[in-house]
Amino acid sequence: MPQIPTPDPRPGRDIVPAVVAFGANLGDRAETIRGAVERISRLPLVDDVRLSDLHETVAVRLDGPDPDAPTYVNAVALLNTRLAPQVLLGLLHAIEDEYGRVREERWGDRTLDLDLIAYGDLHSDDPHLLLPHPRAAERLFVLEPWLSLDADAELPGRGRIATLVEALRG
Ligand code: PH2
Ligand code: MG
Ligand code: MG
Repeated sequence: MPQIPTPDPRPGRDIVPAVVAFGANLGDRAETIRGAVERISRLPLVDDVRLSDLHETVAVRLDGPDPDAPTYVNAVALLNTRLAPQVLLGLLHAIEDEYGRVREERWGDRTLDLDLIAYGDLHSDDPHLLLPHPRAAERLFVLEPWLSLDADAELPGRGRIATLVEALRG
C-alpha cells in the first residue's frame, strides 16, 4: 500500500526559539507566574516551554531601585514557536489582561508583566515590537534567570549573557 504522507499540521513558518520574561509584584506573584506559564504552554504553535526558577527582586522604578516598593518575583521562559512575533506578543498581552494587569504608571506595580525579550535573532525597530527588548541587557532580573536556563545564551547584538551578567554584577 502506498503511504500517504501526513501533512504537517503547522505549515508555513520555521520554528523559532523565543525568550519571555515574567515579572509580578502584586497579588500571589508565584501563583500568577506559574499560571501564566501554563497558559503559554497551551498556546497553539508554542512548544517546549522551559521556566527558570523564580527570583525575588527589589523593584526598579524609573528613578532606580526602590526597597520600599513591593518586591517582584521574576522568571524567564525559553520556548519554541511558529507564531509570528507580533502574534506571540499580542497573546502575551492578552494573558497579562487575564491576570488583571492595569496600565497606569510606567514601571508601576503590576500583577503580571510578560515581556518578549528575544525572538530568534530578529531585530525590530517597530515601536510596538522592539526586539530584542531594549532594556534586557541592563536587567539582572532578566539575565540571571535566562543564564540559569542556558549557560551559552546570547542576547542578539549584545553578546553573551554570561558576560553581561558579570559586568552588571561588578
Ligand atoms: N519590571 C519593570 C520595572 N521594574 N523591577 C523588577 N525587580 N522586576 C521587574 O520585572 C520590573 C522592575 C518594568 O517592566
Ligand atoms: Mg517589563
Ligand atoms: Mg512589559
